[in-house]
Amino acid sequence: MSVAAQVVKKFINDPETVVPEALAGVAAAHPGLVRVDLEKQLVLRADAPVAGKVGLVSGGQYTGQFAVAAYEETHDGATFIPVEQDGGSGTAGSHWDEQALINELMTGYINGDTSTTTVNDNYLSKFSVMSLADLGYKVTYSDYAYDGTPTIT
Ligand SMILES: [Ca+2]
Ligand SMILES: [Ca+2]
Repeated sequence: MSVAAQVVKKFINDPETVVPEALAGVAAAHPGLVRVDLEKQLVLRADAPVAGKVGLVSGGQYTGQFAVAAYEETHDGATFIPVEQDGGSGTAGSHWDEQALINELMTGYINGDTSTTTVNDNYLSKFSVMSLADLGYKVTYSDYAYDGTPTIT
């Protein structure tokens, strides 16, 4: 059995403009639903901001209001949380950016040697917890530290 050569047809725009063109296409296709910020490469609800609703993730920026407010506490002036753009489909666009947030638990990769210790340097941040509020969950958050010595009272 022979395998015929596959002819792959592609239409590729200029790499420098393909993302803005794609975003403009989304805006043109759904003008009543979304609007596009081409400079920041964001697609937003047409009626945004809506209190308690998630900001869309696009171009590597998470803009949910509760998580961003928590993130800003430790990252002065931040208006978004960087989202991973590297890795496979389960990582890119789904996790916080590894290069920016390294040991935060919701980055795409666990850091360090976790085989010999019960506590490692990875941590769950307040902004990850508060991202649940962006999704509409009730969140009660208070600062709590665990140093590897559980105390049960
Ligand atoms: Ca990255
Ligand atoms: Ca990590």
